[in-house]
Amino acid sequence: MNRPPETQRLFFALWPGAEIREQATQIAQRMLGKRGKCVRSENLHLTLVFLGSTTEQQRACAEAVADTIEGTAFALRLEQIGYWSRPRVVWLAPRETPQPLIELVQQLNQGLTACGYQPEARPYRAHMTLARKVAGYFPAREVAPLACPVEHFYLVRSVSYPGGVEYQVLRSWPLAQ
Ligand code: 2AM
Repeated sequence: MNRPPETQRLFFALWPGAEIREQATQIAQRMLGKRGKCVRSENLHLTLVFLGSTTEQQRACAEAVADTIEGTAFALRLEQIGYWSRPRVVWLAPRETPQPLIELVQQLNQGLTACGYQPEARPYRAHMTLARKVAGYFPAREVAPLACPVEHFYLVRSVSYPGGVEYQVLRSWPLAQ
């Protein structure tokens, strides 16, 4: 019998530096206390495109797409705290999505259709999930902006364990200055 091809759960993401991630964790812990499950500092990121279950062949295709991206570096001001009640997550996001970020996501989505991925139907909402399983209502608010220079984007693997999830950064691509 043929075994199904091995797959990895992958996504393209922005991965802010350790200092920004640490500050974001402190904001989350201060605001949420025990109301939710705060994402560990080393796991904090902003997803660009979620690929999901990916074969070796699709991964090679996705990397080839990333090789062709002509992106520009930009600065992200993370300052808006919000809550999505259905996934029950609290997130940190820029108030406005910088144009180079919109274009980066568009280029990736467009290129990835050639690898057999369905582009995300919902409009892109840049966000860093700070906490999951947050019960009840959580009012939107602003925090002192975290200024986050973005000079690369990353291909990341998500590995689930009984105790949680680990993200492994597989590759990075620079954005032009
Ligand atoms: P989230 O942080 O908003 O939950 C790894 O799982 C990353 O991919 C997370 O940032 C997660 O977004 C995102 N992700 C997980 N499943 C997804 C899906 N089905 N569609 C879009 N993004 C998803």
